[in-house]
Amino acid sequence: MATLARYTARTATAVALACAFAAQAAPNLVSNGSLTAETVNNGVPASWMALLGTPDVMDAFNNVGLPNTQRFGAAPASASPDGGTWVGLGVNSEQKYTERFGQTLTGLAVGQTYQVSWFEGNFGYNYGSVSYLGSNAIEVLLNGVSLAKGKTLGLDSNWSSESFSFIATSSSVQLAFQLASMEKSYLSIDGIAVTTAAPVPEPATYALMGLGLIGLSLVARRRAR
Ligand SMILES: [Ca+2]
Repeated sequence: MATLARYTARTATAVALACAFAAQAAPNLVSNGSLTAETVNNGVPASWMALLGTPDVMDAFNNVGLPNTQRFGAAPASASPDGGTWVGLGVNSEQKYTERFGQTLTGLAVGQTYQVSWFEGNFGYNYGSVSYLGSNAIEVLLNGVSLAKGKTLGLDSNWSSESFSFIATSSSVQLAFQLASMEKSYLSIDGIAVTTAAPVPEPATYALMGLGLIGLSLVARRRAR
């Protein structure tokens, strides 16, 4: 009996911990949010569409997707925290040219709050007389309507992150990104996620979980006697 009680308590503890972890890892509704692809000038990763202009797939060794080209205005120290490749978006004010890419999300629950987040940086593009070195921000759009604009990033910003929430009004929505202003610039985006706004457990919740675990071990001890 003692062995059985201990085993039961341990199993319950394991289940409680597994549930706690599962609650924190909300699934990402974005397909290929890591923007993984071969580097390419004028192209977007699988699962994504170019909606305006010609976004690029790049990494630290292939700026604007051009092979072995490192024409950064200020080269990033590393890939984004997401790793691997990312997407570059430009704006050319002189040519009234902007770039936008996106994908349609499905399976949203109407009325549910979601969090859209990404990594971003401004490393520019600089080659001879062709330079994209201005400041800009990344703007997120839902069904073509602006939801929010991230921080304005000057050249050599390093990587940072953004997170905004929205409430779903239908089960599908087109998620898209572009630069917020027409200032001539070239910014990077990576690690795009849309998840249910996972409430961060409050101290009281942890306290309750702790009490539960203590209770389980007490039960196990009593049964063991
Ligand atoms: Ca990536």
